[in-house]
Amino acid sequence: MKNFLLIAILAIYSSACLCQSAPKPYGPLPTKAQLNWQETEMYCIVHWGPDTYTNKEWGYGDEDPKLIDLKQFDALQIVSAAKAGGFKGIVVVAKHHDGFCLWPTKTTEHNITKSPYKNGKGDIVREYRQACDKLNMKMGIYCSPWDRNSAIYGKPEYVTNVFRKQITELYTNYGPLFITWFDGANGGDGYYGGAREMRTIDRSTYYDWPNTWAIARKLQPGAAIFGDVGPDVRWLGNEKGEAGETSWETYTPHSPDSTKLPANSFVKSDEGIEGHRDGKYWMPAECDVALRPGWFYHKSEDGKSKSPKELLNLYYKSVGRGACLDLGLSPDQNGRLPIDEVETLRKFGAILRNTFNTNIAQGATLKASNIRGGNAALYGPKMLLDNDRYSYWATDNKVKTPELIIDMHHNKSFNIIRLRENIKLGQRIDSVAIDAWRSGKWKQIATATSIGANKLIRLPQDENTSKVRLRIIKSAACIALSDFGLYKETID
Ligand code: FUL
Repeated sequence: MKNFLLIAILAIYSSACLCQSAPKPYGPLPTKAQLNWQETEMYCIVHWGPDTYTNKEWGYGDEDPKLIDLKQFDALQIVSAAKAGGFKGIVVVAKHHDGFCLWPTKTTEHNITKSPYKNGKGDIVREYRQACDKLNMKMGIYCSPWDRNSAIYGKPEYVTNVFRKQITELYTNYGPLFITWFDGANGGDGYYGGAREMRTIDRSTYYDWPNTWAIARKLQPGAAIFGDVGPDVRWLGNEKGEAGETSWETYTPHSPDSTKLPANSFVKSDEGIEGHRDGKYWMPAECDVALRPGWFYHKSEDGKSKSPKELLNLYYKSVGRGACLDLGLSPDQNGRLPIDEVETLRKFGAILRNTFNTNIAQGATLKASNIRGGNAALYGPKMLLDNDRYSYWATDNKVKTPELIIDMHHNKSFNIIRLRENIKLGQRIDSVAIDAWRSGKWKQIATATSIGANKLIRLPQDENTSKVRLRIIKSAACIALSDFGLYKETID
């Protein structure tokens, strides 16, 4: 009898524990480097080099380093403008397709020491590092695989003796990076040490990506690797800065040889925009877009840069769709950002701060239709309001379509809704609907798909209500929602 009682007590106890244990992760999961990248949300990629002086976007590689006569370069001016815009990092284009290296590399003569800058003692990459450290900004590096200057581009030795040595220098000597950026472009023609000819390569095999990425993994384990198809962050397939309204964090790359790791340059742009539900890899999208029409500065494009409102639209279509926004900045021939662009960034940052500083749902009473194991302290909906991406409201394993009522007690006005999942447990939620309490009835005001790391819903007009209801319409597993926010977009 005694034994029977003991077994019964143990059985009740362990089933309660089971219900209160964390939900099982669903599908592919982000790595630490991917989580850090995701939290960065917005960063700027800075293009400056010989093209800035030749009015080109893709230099041939025959540009004379003497062109670069920088008198007022100030990395702090550029990095602080980005910071004022709310960006959290900078990707330095250390070498573009013209092969000119902005740091004193041992791999080629075609580098900053051959320019008049600081009498041949300059190191632009180091100056960015110092500015980033000073302003507490993250740093990433872009080193173009395509090199239109190198005489041996196209031969295997270029990859082993030049390109890989360059990234080794960059990943060893310039501190911790949050992203290593690999571009997929190859237009064929170039200077190539004077040969001036077409050199096409097989983009999926020439750089031997698994072994090239291994250098980044070893030297910069905290960095997410960006490439056309990852392996950590995927390209969308366009440079407009817009992810799909439905945008999954997971993706299955199309590789010529599906038995191998994802090969670069096999993104299908329409699929890059939306990703794949239940894709094989955790591979969220980066939305890259230039502030000006081109990536490099061209005088003829002065006054044509995007406005704060245009940046805001892009923000909702990138960060608001679970991707990151990578905005191109183009310092001019003095090495400075044009003053009107500094002002644009400041205004954009102010709109974001004013909008997202106050979660209007704070202080509301939250009533969930289900709480995992009934354990409100661990998995209750109050976790949605603590501004922590990884604490979460969870439901019992079988409950995939719960509801939540957010009672604010008084009428409040808002026009943005924010939802986030705890992505450490994967992307679980397919779709949701949101209702507002209007004249004694629930009225649906919004729907959204693919919640993931961040989902911002912009309502067509202000909503004035005291109660909001969130309905999870479809989820692949019990939910692990980390954030619910209501905001009022404030543009002066
Ligand atoms: C592209 C490059 O070809 C552009 O010049 C620019 O660097 C952009 C960020 O990536 O693919």
